[in-house]
This record gives sequence, C-alpha cells and structure tokens, in this order.
Amino acid sequence: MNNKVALITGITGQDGAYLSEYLIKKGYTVHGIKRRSSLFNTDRIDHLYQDPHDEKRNMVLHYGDMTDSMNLTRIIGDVQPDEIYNLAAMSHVKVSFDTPEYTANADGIGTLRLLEAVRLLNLTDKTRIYQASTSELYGMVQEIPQRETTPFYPRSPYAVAKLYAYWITVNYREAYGMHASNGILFNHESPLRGETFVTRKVTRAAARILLGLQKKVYMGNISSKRDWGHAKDYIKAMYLILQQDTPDDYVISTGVTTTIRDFIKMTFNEAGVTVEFKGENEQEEGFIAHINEELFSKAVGEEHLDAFKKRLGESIVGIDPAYYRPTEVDILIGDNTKARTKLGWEPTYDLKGLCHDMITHDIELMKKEEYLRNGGYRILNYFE
Ligand code: NAP
Ligand code: F7E
Repeated sequence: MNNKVALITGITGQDGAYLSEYLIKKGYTVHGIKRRSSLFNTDRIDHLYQDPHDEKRNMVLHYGDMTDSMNLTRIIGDVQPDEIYNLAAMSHVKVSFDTPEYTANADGIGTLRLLEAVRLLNLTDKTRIYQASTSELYGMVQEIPQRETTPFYPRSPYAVAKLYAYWITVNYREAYGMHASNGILFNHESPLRGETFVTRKVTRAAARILLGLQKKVYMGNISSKRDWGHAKDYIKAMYLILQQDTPDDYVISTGVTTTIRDFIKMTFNEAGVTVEFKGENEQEEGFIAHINEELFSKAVGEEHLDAFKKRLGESIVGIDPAYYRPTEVDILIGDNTKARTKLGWEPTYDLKGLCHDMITHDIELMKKEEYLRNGGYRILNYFE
C-alpha cells in the first residue's frame, strides 16, 4: 500500500474506469476530472463512488474540461498529484472528421495545457505524467510491425491532434526534465468499451441478433486489421510506465492482427454460430451458415434456439459505406518487445478471451428487461 495521489483525466471513460479501480486497490487516492453533462455520465465508475462526506474517501471527482486551462491549473494546484494520467480525449476517429477543431483543442492543446500547468505550478520534480498516445499515429504504416522507432503518418484529425500531444510530451520532458511519458497503445477493448467502437458495436449487435431482438447489423470497412488487446491489461502498462526511474515512450500491443470480418466471425462463434461472408465491397454480406445447438444453448439459452434455427441461411451482416472513413488505417500490428523487456509487461488476454468476455457480457446485458424495451437500447443512428 502507498499514499500516492493520482489525477486521472477522462476518468469516466473505459480506461479511466479500469485504471481508477486498479490504483485504488494499490492504495492510491484517485482524483478524476469529469465533464459536466445534462445526464449522469459516471456509469463506469459508480461502483467506486464514495460519499463526499466520507473523510477517508479515496476517490474524488472534479468538474473540468481539457479545453479550459484555468480549470486544469486550479485542479492540479489543489490536488498536487504525484502522477497524472492524461486519458481525456475526443477518442473516436470517425467523429474527429466531423469535429476536427474541437478534437485538436481537446486532444492536442489539452495535453499542452496539462503539461504547462504542471510547469507553472512548480510541480515538475514531483508530478509524473502519462500521455495516452495511440497506434493511430502510425496511420499509413511505414513499417510492419510498428515499434517505437517507426515513423508516424497520421490519417485522421484525431491522429494529427494526438501527434501534437505526443511530441509536446517529449518536448516538455527534454526541455524541462519532466517525468513525462507516452504509452503508444494499440486498440484495447472490454465490456466497458464505448458502444460505437467496432468491437463493442459487433458484440452488442451480435447479442441482440442471437436473442432475436435485431435482424441485421451494418458495418463499414471490415477488411481493415487491428491489434486488439484487453483494456484490463493495458491500464497496467500505464501504471508501470510511471513507475520507471526514467521517462520514456512504449508501444503496448499484443503483436497479433485480425480483420474486422474475422472478429465478427469469432464473436458469433462464441455462441456456436458460423457466419460466412459472400460478395465483395458494398455487396458483401454475412450469412448464418451453421448452428452448433449445444454451444448456442449454453451461450445464449436453450429457450432462444428454436427461433434462431429458423433464421439459418439469413443475412445478418451488411455493409453501409456511410461508416467508411475519408482516410482509413488499413493495418495495425505492434511490436511490444520494449514493454516486455523494460517494463516486464505482457498481455494476459488473447483475442478469443477478449471476445468471450465482451459477448458474454453483452448477452447478459441485452437480456435485462430495460434493454428489451424499445427505448432501452440506443440504436446507433449516427454513422460512427
Ligand atoms: P473513452 O472511453 O472515449 O474515454 C474518453 C474520456 O475522455 C471520457 O471520460 C470522456 O468524458 C473524456 N473527455 C472527452 N473529451 C473531454 C474534454 N474535452 N475534457 C475532459 N474530458 C473529456 O476513451 P478510452 O478508450 O478510455 O481511451 C482513453 C485514452 O486513450 C483516450 O485519450 C484515447 O484517445 C486513448 N487511446 C485509446 C485507445 C483504445 O483503444 N481504447 C488506444 C490508444 C489510445 P465523457 O465520459 O464525458 O465523454
Ligand atoms: O475502428 C473499422 C474502422 O472505431 C476500428 C480508438 O480507441 O483505437 C480506436 O480507433 C476499425 C476501423 O477504432 C465499422 O473503419 C468497420 O478500421 O473501433 P474503431 P479505431 O478507429 O481503430 C485507436 C487505437 C484509438 O486511439 C482511438 O481512440 O474498424 N470499422 N466498420 C468500423 N468502425 C466503427 N467504429 N464502426 C463500424 O461500423
């Protein structure tokens, strides 16, 4: 146990939720910055919430925003953190094409605001900073697999904003001797993943299709390849990066890459359903080719089997070009040698384990009464 103080920006997000739980278990007092919203936005961390009147509480939330320097400076001054994990970002690649200026402000300049606040508050010797950098920096990849020395070629406003954040972190480290590091994290997913990222979109839709609540799901470019890990493993790497004597930049990945198409197949396979793809480009479709009744009954429930068997041969996956991106990142696969050797970090989940965790969670979620009601399920109307 220790009495360290951590400040997490983006605490309400996927990684913020897992990281805060992990740090609290290690004895940290965790402060988090959350945005004001008209509805509650703390679902992922509600189990960690403590009454503000509890004097011994080890989790504290502050209202704030990465676009507000004065607010960030005040919070950092008040909290005097030993470690800052800068996880806040407009993190959706497709949406960044719609909101490029905001994305640059929050993801790019937001990082500068944090670093500069630490410097101006004379905390450079005390406060260590983790910057949530991304495999999206590699974009049009210049090398396969991608490692720390691979040149960057960002392909979206999101990635360009994160490129600025990456280099301003390096610059503050070199200019002011700050303990500031980049984790170049490849895609990481979980049951807490936002609903519009591709893995979660697939596992949620698959759960609904298996339960007979939805006919079909429409996807974008299912030929792109991603190196997917589990968020629970990746937040441990963030922690380890800040425990090193010397700040540095690390690739965090599994070293395995898979197409979206194969992820869809794997997801349905977890429930005993074989999906076969036919056709090309926008005409491509995924059909129910085979049902393993025993596996289906175990994963989904015997009571849903008869209805699903009637759908054998039906198309359940279609393509809608509205989900295509103006510029795509075709393949990502990371070389995690440096993280393994220097941090002693390695992933514990493989893709099958991750996929199992997500689809099992989403089948249970969709079975809940509120999701069966019309209004309970948010249809993904927007082309994210
Ligand atoms: P996420 O689930 O989208 O969470 C993003 C968090 O940032 C949320 O708490 C969000 O608040 C907050 N946020 C957004 N804009 C903000 C602003 N202007 N001011 C303050 N907070 C703001 O993302 P994640 O998957 O946990 O990822 C964490 C970080 O790692 C992000 O920086 C992301 O870009 C980066 N990253 C993610 C991956 C990945 O595969 N997951 C890989 C590499 C890097 P609300 O809850 O209010 O929206
Ligand atoms: O897309 C393709 C899409 O949105 C993955 C963020 O966490 O990881 C994430 O960025 C791939 C792309 O993640 C759909 O075109 C096909 O090729 O799940 P995604 P991302 O863009 O890789 C990186 C590391 C980050 O840093 C980001 O913050 O899947 N794809 N069909 C689709 N993607 C979505 N979202 N929806 C589709 O229907």
